[in-house]
Amino acid sequence: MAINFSAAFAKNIQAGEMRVALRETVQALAGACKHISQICAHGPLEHGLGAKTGGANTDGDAQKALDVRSDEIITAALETAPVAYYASEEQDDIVTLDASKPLAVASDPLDGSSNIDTNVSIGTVFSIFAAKDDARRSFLRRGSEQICGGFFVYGPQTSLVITTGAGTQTYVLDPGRGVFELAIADMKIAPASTEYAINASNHHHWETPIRAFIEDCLLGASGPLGEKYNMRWVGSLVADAGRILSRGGIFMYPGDNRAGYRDGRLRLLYEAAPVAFVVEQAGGAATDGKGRILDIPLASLHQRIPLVFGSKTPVQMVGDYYKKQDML
Ligand code: FDP
Repeated sequence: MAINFSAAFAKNIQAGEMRVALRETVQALAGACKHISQICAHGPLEHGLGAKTGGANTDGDAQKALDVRSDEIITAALETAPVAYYASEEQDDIVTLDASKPLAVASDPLDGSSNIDTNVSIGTVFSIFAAKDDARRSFLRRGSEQICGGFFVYGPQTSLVITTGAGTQTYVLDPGRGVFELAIADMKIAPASTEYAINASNHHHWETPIRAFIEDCLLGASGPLGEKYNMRWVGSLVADAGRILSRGGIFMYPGDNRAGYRDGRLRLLYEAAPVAFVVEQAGGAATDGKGRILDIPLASLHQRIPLVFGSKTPVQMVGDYYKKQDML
């Protein structure tokens, strides 16, 4: 057993084959991610975790050794679970494991690859759907159809933030026993916050509404927002999401005018959608600036999407900047 489920886990999913399959699959993912966290904990003693393999993922990002190893560990774990299809950031196409099984899993096996060598939190993001009779149709759908989503963080603690659509829970790995135990039964994001997360080095490339919002934040108490704003940017989506879930804030990775960044950097299926699911279930909001992330139908497997999520009030404020621009 890799995770000691709370009695409430997946209670919103009708008892039967689907609930059993989901629990088995999350157990398999927890086992795999415990293994990945052990590798991360060795850091440079493992030799070359952050070394480029010479390959690139579907998006052209250079693959690191730990990206590939994490993908292999997760694939092997899912082979033992009731999973029909696996879609990974590290693989061009969907992997069919056993088409007769009931679930489809999407994952970014190692999120925050550029932080691998820096002893900064990184993680694994995942999304689970009921499989359809066709591999592509199992994933080309709205995030609102997820039956489970979440992410593991490999940091000072190894944690799992997860939802099945009935609130968001956090589990923390007890390293002595090697078991994830429930730490927070019902996470809630502060509704308002004056802390933002964005890669500010892209300022001159951003869409106008995001630039206007950040410029107003920088004006602080004497500007139109009337408050001093603080900034935090880890540069690993999972770590920034974990902080925002804990103490509020807003994360933005907007579209920008660099080549290939029209829709931002993050992928809808295995980054934005599962993060949006846990954030909404914790009382926050997640949009592409204009509409709800979970309502956006996936058009292609590795599709990118601008991502704005966190405390409800600042996410709505950013939405208002987009509306203002549309009225010009
Ligand atoms: P990384 O490339 O290091 O894997 O999705 C990938 C991601 O990191 C996110 O974890 C992170 O939020 C973002 O990209 C960082 O992008 P920038 O390097 O442009 O800041």
